[in-house]
Amino acid sequence: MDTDGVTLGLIEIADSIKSMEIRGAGLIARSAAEALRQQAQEYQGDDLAELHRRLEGSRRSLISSRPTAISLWNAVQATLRGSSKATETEELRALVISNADRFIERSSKAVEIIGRIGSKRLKSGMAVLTHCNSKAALGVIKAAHADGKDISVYATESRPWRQGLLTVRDLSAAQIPSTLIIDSAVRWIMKEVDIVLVGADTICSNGALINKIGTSQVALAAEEARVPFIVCAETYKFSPKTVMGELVEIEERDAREIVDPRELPAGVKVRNPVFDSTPAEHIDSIVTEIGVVSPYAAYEVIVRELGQESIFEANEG
Ligand code: RI2
Repeated sequence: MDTDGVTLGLIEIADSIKSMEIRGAGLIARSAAEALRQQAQEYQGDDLAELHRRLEGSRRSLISSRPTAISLWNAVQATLRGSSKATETEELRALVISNADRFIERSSKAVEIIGRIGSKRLKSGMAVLTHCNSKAALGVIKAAHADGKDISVYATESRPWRQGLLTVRDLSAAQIPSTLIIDSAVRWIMKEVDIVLVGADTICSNGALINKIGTSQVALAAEEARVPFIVCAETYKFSPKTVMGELVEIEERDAREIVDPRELPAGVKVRNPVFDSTPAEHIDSIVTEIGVVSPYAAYEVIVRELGQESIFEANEG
């Protein structure tokens, strides 16, 4: 137990999100909701202020574990929504548990619905290119395959974490033919690609997509080759914070993820930004669980699906 009353279990989850043992914008969101749920469930006392203190400590550790994916913030807000009004410990505990359950269920269902909707864009014989490892994008490919469509996939390696290996393993387990390429081969291969499907860490109110580093280069190569560039994203990947003018913080990770410093001459710097921004103008459409939307409808998705209250909360920090 640390000074904020946060349990070891929660610290472990926050650390696993930070170290990327738990990764993928959707999964980190569901894991954060589950961690808060456990925190509420494990507190056996009847001191309301103490449970509030524990939840607030948990909220802060989870939110600070990774800065870029808004899914994490949206999950934490949704799980704790209404908690300040609880007047009894049991009421607070029950509220957090039911909020967490609802978020996790909706989130998993959203990935399934996106698969069904997005698969309509895929026809037999198509070659899809995907970047990194997105459950939402893979869900679309798998749904099309399950419908009997003959789909093949180019998966980028996605340096430095090489999530492309997870993607080809996942596809291979589903018996979907895939080809792994290095990130710099995207423009060369694009002439053989029919459609690009990527996931999202955050979608800004102006429709810009924040996703794995290199996504914007994939989008430019797709645009040049007239290949549709489609984003697969649950509505909790949209950011109420950006409505209030906040810029998305792009996480920069340890340089040692890229290169062993001993291999470098003295004085050479290394930077490791792990996400980038693709402006709305390069995005054809976004497949969400409420349907296919234009990136320019991002503000409306935020207001309709996340609610005006999420925008007020975003203003509070
Ligand atoms: P799903 C990942 O981030 C990738 O950027 C991926 O496109 C995005 O999350 C969405 O993934 P990271 O955790 O939620 O690998 O669609 O840095 O699974």
